[in-house]
Amino acid sequence: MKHSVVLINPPFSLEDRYGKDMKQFGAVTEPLGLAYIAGYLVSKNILVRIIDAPAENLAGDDIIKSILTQAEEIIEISMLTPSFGVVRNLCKKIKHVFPDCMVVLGGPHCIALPEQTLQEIPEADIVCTGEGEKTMAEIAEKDKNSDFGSIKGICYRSGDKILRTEERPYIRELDTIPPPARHLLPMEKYHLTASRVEGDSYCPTIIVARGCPFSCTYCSRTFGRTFRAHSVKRIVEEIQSLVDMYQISQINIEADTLTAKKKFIKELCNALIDSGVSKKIKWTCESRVDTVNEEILRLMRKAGCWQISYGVETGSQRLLDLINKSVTLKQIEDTFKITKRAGITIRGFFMLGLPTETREESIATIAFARKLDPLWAQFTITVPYPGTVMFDELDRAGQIKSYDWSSYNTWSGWKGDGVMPFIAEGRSIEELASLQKMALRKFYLRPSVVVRFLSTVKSFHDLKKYFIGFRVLIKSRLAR
Ligand code: B12
Repeated sequence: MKHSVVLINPPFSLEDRYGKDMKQFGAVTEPLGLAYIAGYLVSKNILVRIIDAPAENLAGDDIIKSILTQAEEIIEISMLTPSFGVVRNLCKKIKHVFPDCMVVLGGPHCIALPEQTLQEIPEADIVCTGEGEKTMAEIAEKDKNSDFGSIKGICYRSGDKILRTEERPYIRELDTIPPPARHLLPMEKYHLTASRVEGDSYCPTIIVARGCPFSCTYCSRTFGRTFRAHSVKRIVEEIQSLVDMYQISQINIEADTLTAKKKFIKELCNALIDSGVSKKIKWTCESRVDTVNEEILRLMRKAGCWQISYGVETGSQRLLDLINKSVTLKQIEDTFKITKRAGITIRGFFMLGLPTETREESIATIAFARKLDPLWAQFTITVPYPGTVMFDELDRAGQIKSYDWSSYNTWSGWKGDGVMPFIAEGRSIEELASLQKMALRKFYLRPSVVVRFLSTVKSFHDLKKYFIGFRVLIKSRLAR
C-alpha cells in the first residue's frame, strides 16, 4: 500500500536564526533536500506535497490546520541541529491531533544523532540516518505496524526499544534520482542573502554534487567523503529548465566542495560555455582556496561565475592546523589575489571562538579579513555541531556547555541568547558576541569599503540594502 506523504520544512524562522536586527539579511532558501525526496516519490507514483513553513510564514498551528484538510498519513520533517526545539514542538502538536499518523524525521541533525533523536522526541516514529530519497519511498510502502527492519538507513521503534538498521549506501550515480520537485515549492517566496545576489532578481540554488574528501573538524560531512557529482549534461539541463520556468538570470551553484575535482569543474565550465548557458546566466558558488588555480578561476569566470565564497575560518596558522583545514595563510592570500585578478568577487567566511583560540588570535582573524579584503565578510561564532570531530573531542573533554540543541546557532551571540554550546577557556559569550559585532564594524565601516559599496550602487534597491546594513552596524556600536 502506498501512503500519501507530506514533507515539512519546520517553522524555523529568520528571527529564530539571526535575531531581530539581523533577520532582514537572512536567506529564505528552497528546502532542496525535501524537494529531492519529493521528486523521487513523485517518480514512484507516491502522492506528496511540501509545506515550507519559513517561506509561507506558517506557525505550528497553521501547519496542523493544513494537514487536517489534506489528511496525510506520513508526515516527514527535516531538521538541522538549531531547529531541534521547533521540530520537537511541532511533533508534539502533530501527534496530539493525529495520534495515528507516522512521523519521520531526517536531515543533518538526524544523520548525526539518530538514536538520541528518537529518545529526545518521543512523538517521532522513525529517523532517517542518511540520504532520504530511497528510504522514504520504501517507508511510504509500509503500514505503521509493519516491521521496518528491512529498510536500510533508519532508526525506528520496536516496542520500547530503538533499533537501527544497516547503513544505506550513498547514491553513487546521482543522475539516477530525478531533479528536485521545485514545482511543489512556492518558488516566488525564496531569496538568498543580499551579498550573494546581483541586484534584486531571483537567484535559485542548484545542487550539483554531494560529498567532500576534506576533513575539517567543524564540518558534519553529512554526505560522506566521496565526491559524487551529477553529470554536466544533467546540470546544464536543470539550469536550462530553471531559465525556461522562472526566467532566471543568476543562480547559486552548491556542492559540499564544488571544486574538489579539477576534472569535474573544468567539464562543468566548458559545458556551460558550449551550451550557451554562460551567456544567459551568471553564478555564485563556494570553494576552498587549495582547490583552484589561475587557469580554473579564469575558466570559471568565462563560464559565468561572478562570485566565490571561501571558508578562510581564521587568521592563525596554529588554529588552521588544529581544525585540520589543510591550508596555509599564504595559500589563502595567494588565492584571494588570483581570484580578484580573474575578475571574480569574494565572500570570506571567518570563525571566531575556535577551541583554544585566544583573544589575540580573534583579533588576528579580524585583521586578516581586512588584509584579504574580500567584497563581503561573514564572522560567526564557532558552534561544534554534533557529528563533527570538533564536537566529539570537546564532548570527550567535558567542554560542551549545553546540550540544548536550539542553542547550536552561530548567531546566538549576536542575538543575545545568553547560551552557547561551547566557549573556549578564558573567554565569555559576552566577549565573543561583542567581538563578532566589532569584526563586522571593523571590516565594513572603513572609508574605502563604504566608498566601494556606494560606487557599485546601480538601483534604489542596492542603496536601500547598503543603508540598512550600515544602520545595523552603527546600531550595534551603540548597543555595545
Ligand atoms: C548549501 C547549504 C546551505 C545553504 C542552503 C541553500 C539551499 N537552497 O539549500 C544556505 C547557505 C542557505 C545554508 C544555510 C544554513 N546552513 Co547550511 N549547508 C549547506 C550545505 C553545504 C549543503 C546542503 C545541501 O545542499 N544539501 C543537499 C540536500 C539534498 O541535502 P539535505 O538537505 O541534507 O537533505 C538530504 C538528507 O539530509 C535527507 N533529509 C533531509 N531532510 C529530510 C527529512 C526526512 C523526513 C527524511 C527522511 C530525510 C531527509 O534526505 C535529503 C536528500 O537526500 C550543508 C552541508 C551538507 N552536506 O549537508 C550545510 C549544512 C546543512 N548547513 C548547516 C547549517 C548549520 C546552516 C545554518 C543553520 C547556518 C546559519 N548559522 O544560519 C543555515 C540554516 C538554513 C536553514 N535552512 O534554516 C550545517 C547543519 C549542521 C547541523 N547539524 O544542523 C551543515 C551540515 C554544514 C555543517 N556545518 O556541517 N546552508
